[in-house]
Parts: sequence; structure tokens; C-alpha cells
Amino acid sequence: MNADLIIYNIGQLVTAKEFSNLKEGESSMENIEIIQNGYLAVSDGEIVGIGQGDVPSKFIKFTTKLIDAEGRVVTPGLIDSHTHLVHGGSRENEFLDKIQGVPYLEILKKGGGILSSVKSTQSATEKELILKAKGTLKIMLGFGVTTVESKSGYGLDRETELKQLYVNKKLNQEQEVEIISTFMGAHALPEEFKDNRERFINSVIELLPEIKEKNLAEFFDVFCEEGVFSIEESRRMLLEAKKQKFKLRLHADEIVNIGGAELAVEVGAYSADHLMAISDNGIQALKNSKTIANLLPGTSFSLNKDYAPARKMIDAGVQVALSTDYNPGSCPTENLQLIMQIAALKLKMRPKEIFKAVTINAAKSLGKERKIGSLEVGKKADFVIFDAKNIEYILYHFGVNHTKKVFKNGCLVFKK
Ligand code: IZC
Ligand code: ZN
Repeated sequence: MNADLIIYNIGQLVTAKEFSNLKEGESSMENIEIIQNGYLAVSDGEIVGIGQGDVPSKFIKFTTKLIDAEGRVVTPGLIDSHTHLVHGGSRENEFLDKIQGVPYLEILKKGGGILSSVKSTQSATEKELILKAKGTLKIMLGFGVTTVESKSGYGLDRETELKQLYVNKKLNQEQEVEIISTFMGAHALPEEFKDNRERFINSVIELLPEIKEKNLAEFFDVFCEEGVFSIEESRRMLLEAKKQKFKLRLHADEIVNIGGAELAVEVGAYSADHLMAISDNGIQALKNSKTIANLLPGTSFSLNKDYAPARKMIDAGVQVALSTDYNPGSCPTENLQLIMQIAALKLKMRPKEIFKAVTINAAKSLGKERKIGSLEVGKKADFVIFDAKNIEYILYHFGVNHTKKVFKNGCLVFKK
């Protein structure tokens, strides 16, 4: 099979292909392939060849573009599987309160936090939201991110929730980063429903058929948290969404442990996200399930809270992903590389575990592992060339962007 693009002389080619057998002394999160001195052959946006050493001549034709990686690291395009990408405004007006110790849920209770972003998103036009999100995605792409999950949830009314989801759809057509759309109508309780929770929950459920029919979201998510939506309320919405063929993910045990991880497993969610306050029982539940623990350590860093017990989870055999949680309140950063660096320094995750978490495991948390998340023949040619000779360097040298080039579907979409 001829290739139209070949990257050769790759110092470390992180294919992120999983081995079925664990190597002595490695965790189940370290079973990914890294080829030393590798090459990658691409045709028509797909991977057609991958291997070690010299590129076999069968891949090379007269017009093949050859790129010398000069011993650098190449990885799959990174996947940010938890973001609140589409929103109006920002919340730096709450920043001083926040760093002086006013709790996140306290700010929300007073009508700030998420509810402040709801106001800004309601008053923004679709065009303004698209423009702002495009700017964000461009920055993310520059950090090596080629797929982004994007939640609604700053509308909390039909019109604005649909507006956010339409923006997701438009973004997929108008820029390079692939968007996976999630309906999160149950992100907070609007003040006007304070005395009528049931009515609000019903209104979220009533929106499901329209969103399904218009094909505006693949996933459904709830902020299951003390003072937001209870386990019982979350379960009811999740099961209704599941019945209507939405895939599920869940904000679980972020701030207070209320059994969110257990609920995520019970309803068959693709991911349980945050888990800063997960219990041992929650870890056991995840361990015996297909639900991915999606950890967002940038949020702990930004809220000055405890970090999720990643080591404990991984050592128990739980599969972990890592994401930014990009949002205007608890984690205003696009930088997934910084999140990976925090995961190393604060979650004590090992380099291979971290790269697995932002590639194949993130893909699994989105149900997309057959197409993206690893570099294997037949998968999409989404990949990153890092200006580094080994993966450790990318984690150790923190706070800068290590990306050199980013390719999406075999096309160069970012160059430093
Ligand atoms: O806007 O505060 N945790 N939702 C749940 C968020 C953080 C986003 C926000
Ligand atoms: Zn979130």
C-alpha cells in the first residue's frame, strides 16, 4: 500500500496500542506500546503502516511526502474527554473570593458560579459562542489535542441548551478539532426552580427526544453532587436518557462523596468524572466495570482541593483517563499538557500511564476507540510530533508547550 505521508526517524513512537499481557512490575495502565526508532505511514487520512527502523520501500511512491522526525516523540492526537467548551463570558470577578477560600459550592449557592456563566451564555448569540469556542479550540489544537468532548449546561432552558448544542455541531463543520457533543441540561438548578426541583428535572427529561431527533448530542451527563442533583435525581435522569439511546457520563464525587462512582457503574456510564472524593467502595465498583475513571487534576489545582486518589485506583486495576475540565469556573485552562504534568507531580501517575490516559483510555471513555486513541493500521491519522526525545521530558519540563506539529486526518493543522 503506497503512502502519501511518512514520518520516519521517530525516537519514541507511542502507538498507545494495548498489550494484553502486563510486563513485570508494570501497572495495567502502563501496557501501551512504545516503538523506539519508529516510522508511521499514512494514506488518505488513515494509518497504513507502522513499524521500527527503515521504512519498507512498498510504502514509498514518487509523490510521498517524507518527514524526518529527527529522533522526536510522536503520539496519537491527544483527546480531551471532559470540557465545558461552549459558554459566554468568564468568571474572574469571583477569583479573589475563590483564592481567599470561599468554597466553590458556596459561590454557586449565592447565584454565582455556574449560574453566572448561565446568564452570560443565555445572552450571547450563537455567532459569539462559535467565535469564542473556535478561539479556544485553536489553543487546544496547539497543545496537541485533536478530539474534544463538549458539554452543554450553561443554558438550563430549552433555547439556550439547544443553542449550545447547535454550536457543537457547527464547530464540527467549521474547524479541525473533532467535537463529541454531550447534553448536560442538569448542570445546576436555576433559581426560579428552587422550590420546584421536580419540574426542572422533568423539563430536562422532556428535552431528550428533541435532542435525539435533531442528533445534537451523543452523551448525557449530570452534575451529581451534594446541593446540586442527588443520587436519586441523577439516576432518574440517567436511566431516562439511556432508554432514549444516549450514552452516559457522570460528574461523580467531585467535592463531596455521595456515591457518584457507584451510580456511574450502576447505570453503565462510559465515564465517571472527577472522583476527588471517591470512596473505597467506589473504587471497587469501578474496578469491576467498563466505566473509565476520568480524572481532572487541574480542577483540584485550581480549587485548591484534594487530588483524586489516582495511585490507589490504578493499583486496584481501575482504568483512568485525564482531561482538562476546561470551564470558566473551576478550571479555566485549555492546556492538556499542563494537566498531564500535574498528574505526574500530584497524582504520582507514571509517564506511560499518563499517555495512556489521554489517548486510548480517553477514546474509550467516548466510545471512539475503534477510530482514534492509538496509532494502528486502519485508524485515523491523528498524531502529534513533540519537540522532545522521550515522554518523560514532556512531563518533567512543565508549563510550556512541547508540541512541534499536529496532524488531523493526515493533514498538518498546527506547526510551531
Ligand atoms: O462552570 O463551574 N464542576 N461544573 C461542575 C463545573 C465545574 C463548571 C463550572
Ligand atoms: Zn465538568
